Amino acid sequence: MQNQPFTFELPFDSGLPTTWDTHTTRRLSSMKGQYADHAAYAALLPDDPILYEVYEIKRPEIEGELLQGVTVIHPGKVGDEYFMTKGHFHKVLETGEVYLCLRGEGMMVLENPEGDSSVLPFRPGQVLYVLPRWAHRSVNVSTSEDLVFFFAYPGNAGHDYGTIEQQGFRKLVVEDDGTPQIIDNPRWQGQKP
Ligand code: M6P
Ligand code: ZN
Repeated sequence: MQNQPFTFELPFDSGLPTTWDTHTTRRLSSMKGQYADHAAYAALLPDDPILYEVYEIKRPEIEGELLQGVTVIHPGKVGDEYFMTKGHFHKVLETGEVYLCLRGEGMMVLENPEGDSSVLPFRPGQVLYVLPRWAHRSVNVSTSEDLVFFFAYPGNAGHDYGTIEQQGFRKLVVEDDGTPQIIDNPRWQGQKP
């Protein structure tokens, strides 16, 4: 781990950092129950494709530090729903996060425990600010290109995956006639505030 201020490159052509400390791959099997079309999920499971990869710079997970890295979501669909991240609240709910889209075409699905939800388009050159209290999931709405973005969030934030695993997001992004559409999640299992 660096103990001096440092730089690293994010070349705009690839979007991939030139250095990183950890590389995590997430496969379809880690998304059980998240895709609305359970039959399509089951049909793809034997191949267990990699949905996305996260490259991170290691820093202490403490207040004052920032954790940063790049996520690459590959193109693909499960039924009508695009490849997407698991999504999470932060364990420290009052934590924001900044994203910068580098390549591709995406959408960010957001919601807070108060019942507000938002779905924002996410294009190269756009910065997206996730407010404290808002769960977030990134969706690659291209079926041919990777979605690549940089992120940074406070070191002590942590991830709460359990809430989303159990209740899902209120909104889904699905392909309809070749274009992304936002629909209500018929299986959303949260409690209305
Ligand atoms: C973003 C950041 C990371 C996160 C990654 C994958 O790049 O929010 O902290 O790990 O997306 O998303 P998830 O953790 O929900 O699988
Ligand atoms: Zn986050």
